[in-house]
Amino acid sequence: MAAIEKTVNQLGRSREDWQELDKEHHLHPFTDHKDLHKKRSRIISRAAGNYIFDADGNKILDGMSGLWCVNVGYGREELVEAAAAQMRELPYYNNFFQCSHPPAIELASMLRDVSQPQFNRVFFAGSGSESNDTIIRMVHRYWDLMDQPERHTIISRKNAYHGSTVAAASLGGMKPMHDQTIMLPDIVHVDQPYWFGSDQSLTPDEFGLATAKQLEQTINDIGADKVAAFIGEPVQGAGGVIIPPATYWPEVQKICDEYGVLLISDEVITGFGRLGEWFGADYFGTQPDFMPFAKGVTSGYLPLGGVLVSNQVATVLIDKGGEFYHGYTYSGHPASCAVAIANLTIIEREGLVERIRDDIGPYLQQRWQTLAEHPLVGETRMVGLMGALELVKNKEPIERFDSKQGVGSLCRDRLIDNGLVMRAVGDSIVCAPPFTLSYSEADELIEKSWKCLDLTYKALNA
Ligand code: PXG
Repeated sequence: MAAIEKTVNQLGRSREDWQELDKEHHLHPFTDHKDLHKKRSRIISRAAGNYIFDADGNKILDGMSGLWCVNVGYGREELVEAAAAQMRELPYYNNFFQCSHPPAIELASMLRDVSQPQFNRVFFAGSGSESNDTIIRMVHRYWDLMDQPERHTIISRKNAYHGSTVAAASLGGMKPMHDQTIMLPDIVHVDQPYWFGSDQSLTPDEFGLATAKQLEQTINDIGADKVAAFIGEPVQGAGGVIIPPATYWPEVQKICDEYGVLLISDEVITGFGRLGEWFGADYFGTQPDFMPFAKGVTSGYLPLGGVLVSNQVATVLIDKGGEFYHGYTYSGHPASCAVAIANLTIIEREGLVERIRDDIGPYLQQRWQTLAEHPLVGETRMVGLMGALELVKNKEPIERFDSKQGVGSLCRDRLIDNGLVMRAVGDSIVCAPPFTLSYSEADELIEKSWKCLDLTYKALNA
């Protein structure tokens, strides 16, 4: 019994014990284990506010909100209480077989309140990947019910990330993932709106338009009567915080409208305020038919995903569809839903979306821009609280490093050793701090970034 009252931290193991057990028994996500076992894993044992602490007691500013999810910061008693209270009352029940429960119902109606008017209904899942699997099922079902069963092709983008199940990995545009799985048929990938990664012969606006036009070309190549949907992250996250030029999304929306192609805005990272609007679709002015979400809906305190489904689609599924043979044991898990309700309540009460739009967002963006003066930085970009630095060998003309040098990882390792965690995506460094980041923490983030850019620069020129 004693052990049950303690957290695992209090079981008396040393950091080395954890590392050894981890090495022997734990297979990690997206990890080269041979490489990891040479170094051992960093054990993160607790967190508070906007900081995480490792097992040696090092305090590290969390510039990634965990994995793009701990948006309201750590140590929120309200979220802990919401989960505990719900677990005491009803720890689990399903939403199958004509049952429902208050947390799922309340959350569904709250999501309706914060999303665009075409959304009235939500289907719950356990993660972002599951949410995207659900969308593929719904898209196919919708077009079948519309008597257009030929419309099964979904257009996505290269370097997109939509999750890691077979379906979600196929939907995403990550070549190394494709090479390790079987691919779902009828998914086509077009270019991403990555201006910095282009030859830069067009202005960003021209480039945004040209990239969007590729969607139209692809629809015409496949035949519009075969194209079911287009999916995109408003800002690509895992792909390296690719912020599209302002011309891109309006053109995509126009094309989808013109060809009757459903629009899926993957809001797993951008949902619930990250860009200073409730959803990325609001920021870019699109009106999607589906919005998958996860991560920030609970600030990562418990797993939860879901799909907001437009009236146009939901009406067909409901009126014509009969039973839809799809669902998960944890669709609308009561404790996760209770945490989501408490989390959205915090976001609203503390005005965190507006804070990103009007206050800490503009402040961090302006400070982030100053990093462009560093000799290693070829571009800085940030929208809301989601940004990237492009590390380059030469600034004018732009010359990239050989990817084998692993410059992004070199910099990332220095950052974490100096008390700041950000993510390396190739040679870019990306950040997505909690919405509660203070001004002094923003300053700390910039100062540590500058220092570690210097350390990386010195290491490369040693
Ligand atoms: N869509 C988007 C846009 C995502 O960013 C998923 C779907 C899948 O969600 P789940 O809950 O199934 O993981 C994601 C997840 C990274 C990283 O390294 C990013 C994600 C997941 C893991 C790692 O940046 N995003």
